[in-house]
Amino acid sequence: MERTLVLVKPDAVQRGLVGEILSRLERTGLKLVAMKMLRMDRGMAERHYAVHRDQPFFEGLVQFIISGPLIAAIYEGPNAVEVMRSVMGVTDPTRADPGTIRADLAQDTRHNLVHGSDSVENAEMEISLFFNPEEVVG
Ligand code: IDP
Ligand code: MG
Repeated sequence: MERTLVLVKPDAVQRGLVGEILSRLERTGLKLVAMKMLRMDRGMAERHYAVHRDQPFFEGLVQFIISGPLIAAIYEGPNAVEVMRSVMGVTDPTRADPGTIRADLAQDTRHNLVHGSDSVENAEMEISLFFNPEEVVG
């Protein structure tokens, strides 16, 4: 069964949008199998976003993702990776389809409220960064 890692980012926590976003994620029908609240440190952020380390937005992204607590969760089900990314919308909220989380609620490309793994392989790596196997309870 396919699994994906979701982050409800610090902007969502600060803006009081956690419930609204989790409600939308739940409506996908995917099964919630793990969840925690934490504040990422720089090392963890640099590992999670390692693929972007040469991008001009990398330092700003790291600063943002460590700026406050976030929610990490694992959802499971058919096409979990694609299903979650489709309800989130594309990275830039001005380009995201209406009805997606980012189009409806996000402020800008950096402060875009949510993260969803972009492949099954990356999902497995990201899940192992955030969760021990015994924390997956679904
Ligand atoms: P994704 O979250 O839609 O998969 P990625 O390209 O993987 O988007 O980028 C990771 C995160 O980095 C984005 O969600 C966003 O917070 C931030 N980001 C991406 N591109 C830019 C940019 O051009 N300016 C500022 N932040 C960006
Ligand atoms: Mg990505």
